[in-house]
Amino acid sequence: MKTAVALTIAGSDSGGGAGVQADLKTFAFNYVHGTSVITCLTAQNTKTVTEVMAVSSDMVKAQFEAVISDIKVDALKTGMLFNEEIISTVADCIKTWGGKNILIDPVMVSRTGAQLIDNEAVEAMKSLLFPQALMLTPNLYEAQLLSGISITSIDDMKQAATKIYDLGVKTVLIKGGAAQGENKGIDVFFDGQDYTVIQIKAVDTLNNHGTGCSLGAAITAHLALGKSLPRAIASAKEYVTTALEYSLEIGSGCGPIGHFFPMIESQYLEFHQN
Ligand code: PXL
Repeated sequence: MKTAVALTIAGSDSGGGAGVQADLKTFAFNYVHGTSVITCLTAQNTKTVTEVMAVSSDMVKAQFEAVISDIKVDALKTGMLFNEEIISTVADCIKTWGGKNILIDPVMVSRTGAQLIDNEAVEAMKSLLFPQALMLTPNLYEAQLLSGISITSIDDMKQAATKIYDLGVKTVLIKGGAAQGENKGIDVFFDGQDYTVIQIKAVDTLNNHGTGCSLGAAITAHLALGKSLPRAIASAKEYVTTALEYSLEIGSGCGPIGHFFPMIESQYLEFHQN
């Protein structure tokens, strides 16, 4: 039996909700073996990030080469890359991989609106990574930063997607999880020709940490399984929406989504009776 393999190139979240931890859980619960290249460490819980430390670019490269020299990777995604040097290293690595299933999550601005990487790193991402992406998955803040459009409606999301597409990416999925009101949880996909408005339902929970990472990871997993981009997006949106419905009440801040809901009917409930 052939097992599909996905790779995440991203930062560690010690709280286990976002970043590499979210990606690996998402891969596993979408039937794909997960491998990882860790770019930075965050000291983080459900409330706050207290420290961030970059991994050396040599070590980033070494992790990547160890994985791809031995294991056939079917799809990869990038997440938090932290600085210009790591971005440039990752861009070179991806080029040597040569595969097409590349999802770039341009982690630049957090859901709370704080810019996470400096302007040089934003420019490096645009020039070195965007041209290699099969799909770019900005959140609303990142879409605003990249397009220069202030987004308050679905039409604004479409306009922003067009501007981002014009930066030279093959397809764009703007994630609407951070929207308020009736547009909450609506994503817009643009492939250069058609816009697809993707909506299942808005799940009203504070425990949504890692939603964006997990949506991208689930798309990557389904690409690794050989699905087309529209089918991968649909399956991923369904996974993340249900995981939000089963989100976890842990910590005193913003808890993670429930990545393991597929177990909910069986062992999971048995072990979590009270
Ligand atoms: O969702 C963006 C993100 C990516 N990677 C890491 C994170 C976060 C947000 O908290 O912690 C490691």
